[in-house]
Amino acid sequence: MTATTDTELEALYRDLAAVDLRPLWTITDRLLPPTPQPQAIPWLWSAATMKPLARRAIELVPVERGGERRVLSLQNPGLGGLPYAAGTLWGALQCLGPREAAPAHRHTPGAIRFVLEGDGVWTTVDGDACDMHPGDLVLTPSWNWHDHVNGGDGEMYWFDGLDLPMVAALDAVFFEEYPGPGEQQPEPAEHNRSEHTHHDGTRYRAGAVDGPLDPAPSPLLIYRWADTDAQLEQQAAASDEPLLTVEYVNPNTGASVLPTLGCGAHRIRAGRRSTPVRRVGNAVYVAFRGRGSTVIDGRRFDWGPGDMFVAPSWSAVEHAADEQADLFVLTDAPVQRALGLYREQVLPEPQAVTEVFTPRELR
Ligand code: GTQ
Ligand code: FE2
Repeated sequence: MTATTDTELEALYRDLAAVDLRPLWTITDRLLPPTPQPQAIPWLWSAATMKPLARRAIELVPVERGGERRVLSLQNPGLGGLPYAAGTLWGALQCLGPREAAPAHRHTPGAIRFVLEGDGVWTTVDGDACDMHPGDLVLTPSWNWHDHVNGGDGEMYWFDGLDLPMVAALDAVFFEEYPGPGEQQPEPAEHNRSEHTHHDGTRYRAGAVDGPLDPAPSPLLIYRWADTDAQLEQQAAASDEPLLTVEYVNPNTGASVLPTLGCGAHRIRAGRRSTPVRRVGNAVYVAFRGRGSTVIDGRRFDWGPGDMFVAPSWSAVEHAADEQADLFVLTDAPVQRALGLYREQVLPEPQAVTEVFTPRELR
């Protein structure tokens, strides 16, 4: 080492780069940080900003083959232009105008839909037409054919969550257009078949991130808001916690709805605030009912119906509500758990709020 000069060292780095080698000792801090350092940042998209833009898209952009879907993806500003809500999760607002239909296709990334507003749309999932109403959760598991049909005269809006960034990172994305005849799957005589077949079995689990793991998706493709609401009510009756949590589960196994995606619903009691927790894995939240705020790493995000926000992996998250409020939440927890990577840390003290987030808006 004593004989080394700066010039020799520079030459070494130059020569390494010239033959596609990289010295770990110059990048180790970045590659192996003590705790997760997600590129995605905590962020919020307000319904007040998104909805008029979705309306303009309904006016200007037809839904047809090629484009396939009228979807506005949540593009996290920390991800350098990638159209993802967080490193592992796709989140988006999808809309259909009156009598419109989005063509059938299938892909290896799995998806979930959480309905925000409107009525009259059904998503046909491998031949099963699933009627969608506000607050309902609809699954389109990996490689299942799916199209969306608006049989009604109003606009319809829903949240899309996909595991696309994970499947892309695994270099496992396949996509296929439905071969027809017709752009949509034939409409079956009976809608909501999975719901009629799987009326038994528990469709929700209370609280903790600790269910069984299963590589198969749930055979139940639709979870009704009335049932979710009843589960939250039942929990509220049994506990006086500020935050009530249910996970939507496979009624046969109790596992997450998709092998890659976990879905949950929170009810926050009026005037209460939850204990701050850090969790491994990203989370996208969709505010459904009521108003409240979430503090993420010291920044306060105020939200109301239709707003969507992201808490990246290992950020400190605590929720509060002015009036009773319900949040839908999408996570990659099943993957973290299946790979033995999941952990969480409850923080002893409420976070100090150092900043209040101002959502982007058009002027
Ligand atoms: O509805 O099939 O947000 O294929 C992204 C990709 C929705 C869909 C998205 C999709 C869909
Ligand atoms: Fe799709």
